[in-house]
Amino acid sequence: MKQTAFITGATSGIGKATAEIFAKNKIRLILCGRRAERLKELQEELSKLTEVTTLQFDVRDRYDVADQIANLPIDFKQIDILINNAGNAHGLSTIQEGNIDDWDAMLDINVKGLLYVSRAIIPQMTTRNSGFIVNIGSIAGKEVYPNGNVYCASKHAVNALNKAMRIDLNKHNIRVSGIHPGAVETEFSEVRFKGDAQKAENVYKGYKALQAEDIADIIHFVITRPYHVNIEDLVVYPTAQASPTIMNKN
Ligand code: NDP
Ligand code: 8X3
Repeated sequence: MKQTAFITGATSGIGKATAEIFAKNKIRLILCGRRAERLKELQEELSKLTEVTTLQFDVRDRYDVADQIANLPIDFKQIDILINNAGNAHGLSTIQEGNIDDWDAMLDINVKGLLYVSRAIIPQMTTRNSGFIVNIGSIAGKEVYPNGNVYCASKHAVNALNKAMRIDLNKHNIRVSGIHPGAVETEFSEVRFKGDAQKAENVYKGYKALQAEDIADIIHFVITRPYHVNIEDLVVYPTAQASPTIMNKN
């Protein structure tokens, strides 16, 4: 039977690549993000392969999130797979110099946004006693690195919520997997450095970073294991990276 996936942060990077591989594999798609134009383009493109609908919302708006999910078109109401991917780092600075608006953004988007989306979707999974949730964490949720402070805290929270979901949803046969990438070459660094293209480019210079498609491929692998197999947690680095701070650059 055809499955339906709900992907947050589908307008770019890992979320977009996941939408593309899911579409190729005929998974029906609900694609979310704030950038309407990108959602429209993606819908036009991927509709050639599968059924696609889009939701434009900011994950920080709990009422809009709940309302739009409650009002999905009939063919998209049953969500089998939730990919909690929307998120970013905002800034990179010491705790004593941190920008409080950046802190709010990271905690509101990466943690509370993930919760709002999950809370709106999980009850239909528990009622059906089936479902799959993939939470995109980060190596920043496994280790803390200099100047990463609040981003690392937000991803440690995602790591904790991933475990919490697995425990609370266990009796409902819902699989929960966490994927924790190292450096992936996406718009991530552009956002972190507030559009400073040079700084963003430097993050991915001198080695081969992970590509969004690498992570999407892994997500697809995770969700296509036999029903009795739940990959709990995956940490994925580029070969050149040994830890958040150890990078073998040319
Ligand atoms: P991108 O910046 O390329 O994509 C981020 C996505 O999140 C976009 O689609 C963006 O859509 C969406 N998003 C951001 N803020 C909001 C918001 N307030 N409401 C709704 N959607 C939002 O980065 P990546 O693809 O790299 O990041 C995806 C996930 O992977 C994130 O959770 C990130 O923390 C994680 N990650 C990334 C790594 C990397 O090195 N790139 C490594 C480890 C983890 P829009 O702007 O249209 O709303
Ligand atoms: C993104 C990877 O190392 O910039 O989560 O935190 S890192």
